[in-house]
Amino acid sequence: MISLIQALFRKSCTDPQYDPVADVNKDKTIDALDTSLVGANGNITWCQSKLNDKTSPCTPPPVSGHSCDDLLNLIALHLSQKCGDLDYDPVADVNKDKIIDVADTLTVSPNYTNETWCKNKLNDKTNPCTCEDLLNLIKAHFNKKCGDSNYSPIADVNKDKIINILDTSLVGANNNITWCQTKLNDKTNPCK
Ligand SMILES: [Ca+2]
Ligand SMILES: [Ca+2]
Repeated sequence: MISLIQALFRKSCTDPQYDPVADVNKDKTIDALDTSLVGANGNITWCQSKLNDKTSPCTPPPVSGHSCDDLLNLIALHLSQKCGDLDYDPVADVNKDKIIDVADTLTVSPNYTNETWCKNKLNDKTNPCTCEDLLNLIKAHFNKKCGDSNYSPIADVNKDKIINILDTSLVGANNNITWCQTKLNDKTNPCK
């Protein structure tokens, strides 16, 4: 052990000969401090464990990506908001279960050091609430027909010029977020 330290004396992280095993106290330089440490703990078991310890203090530990912090901050900002709430943000609803809560934080936690994973989630604008949004729109414009000031062509999902139970049933029958998103984007007006 001592001879290894002496052979590599004064080598530090930037030297190609630097050997983390000889840097016993892991302070990035092989020097007298390491020799003293071996002297103070001079028993064969201790020295053997140090000889097996290839941990290098030179490689910095993986740092967390900013995206994961951004994602956690977004969850905190929109906490307890659910589908239909004004401040609901589908990006913060990481597990897309229609509510932003601790379950989303727990979904991020095991992936906290995975910058790519968090970045993908930040870019995932999938909105699990499109059908709720559509049903709320129908409710807000219920029984309105062509000519009424409060008629909404979007809420008239089947485009039969009146917003009623037939539109609600159609949403119920096609209850998937992509279909509902298409309908929310469909501004075709049957009254014209
Ligand atoms: Ca959620
Ligand atoms: Ca209709």
